[in-house]
Amino acid sequence: MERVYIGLGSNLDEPQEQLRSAIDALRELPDTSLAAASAFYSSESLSPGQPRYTNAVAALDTRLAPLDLLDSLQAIEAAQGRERKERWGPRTLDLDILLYGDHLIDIPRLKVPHYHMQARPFVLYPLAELVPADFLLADQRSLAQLLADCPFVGLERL
Ligand code: PH2
Ligand code: MG
Ligand code: MG
Repeated sequence: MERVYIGLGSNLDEPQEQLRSAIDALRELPDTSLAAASAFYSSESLSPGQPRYTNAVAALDTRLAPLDLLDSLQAIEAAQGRERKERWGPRTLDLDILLYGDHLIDIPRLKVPHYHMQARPFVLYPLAELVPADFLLADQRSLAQLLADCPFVGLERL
């Protein structure tokens, strides 16, 4: 059983509803239980000219292997109307594996810890709601240090 953290994001078609549906779908995954979900946060898109995002983080306990979990998350994205057109395009639902237990994964389909998470307040602050203050990522970086280096700027806790 592994503790896994999933980043959720949406900036199309009622983002808060998309996140709620996604959390319900995570609850239904096989061999998996939903341990916790953070509050929702609103922020500007990193890509200029797109609608604002709503983001959250969920904690799962799962027996699914990383790529089986990734397949399951992509199936949930597809079921909620995710279209993959341009990279970083607006999306109804984005589900990213942020952390998978203590594993470091670096294969073409999946990089864990999620690349760039250290620069994204809409990932770090909701994650911080779900873990102890002295939490270390699998690569030994401390979440407290990442938070100190990534100010809570432009984030609105909903
Ligand atoms: N995701 C992106 C690009 N830009 N901006 C915000 N605020 N939140 C996101 O989740 C996000 C983004 C691509 O995954
Ligand atoms: Mg993403
Ligand atoms: Mg993604």
